[in-house]
Amino acid sequence: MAGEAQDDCLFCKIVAGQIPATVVRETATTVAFRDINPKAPVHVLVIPKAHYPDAASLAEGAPGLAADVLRETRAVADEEKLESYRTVFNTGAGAGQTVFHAHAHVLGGRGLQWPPG
Ligand code: DGP
Repeated sequence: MAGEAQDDCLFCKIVAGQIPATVVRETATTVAFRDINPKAPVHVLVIPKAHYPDAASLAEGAPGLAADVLRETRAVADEEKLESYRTVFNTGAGAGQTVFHAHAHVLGGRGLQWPPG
């Protein structure tokens, strides 16, 4: 069922505390933790605790939760004292999505080029 934890999902395991992560913020509905392979001095992932495979299915199935995730990207940027930052949702393997549990990347702490590669 939409939103239910998946046994084979890495980020569901982080939510459940079965895999360690450096958590920087947690709310009733979201967790934010440092990316294991950072692409910028600040690289934090914000995820909904509930399982949705990507940002589009999250927005469709649980729009309030999608808003929670977006609100948390701002909270992370504030805590990390980022004046400028980039929020990225990779959707689909061709766009670089490797973990199929919706997540926002929050990247900052250096100049960021546009367009991204
Ligand atoms: P994406 O490529 O958009 O699906 O982003 C997935 C990100 O997840 C990628 O930047 C690396 C990160 N990642 C993968 N495995 C782990 C893990 O076990 N712990 C943490 N903290 N991050 C992970």
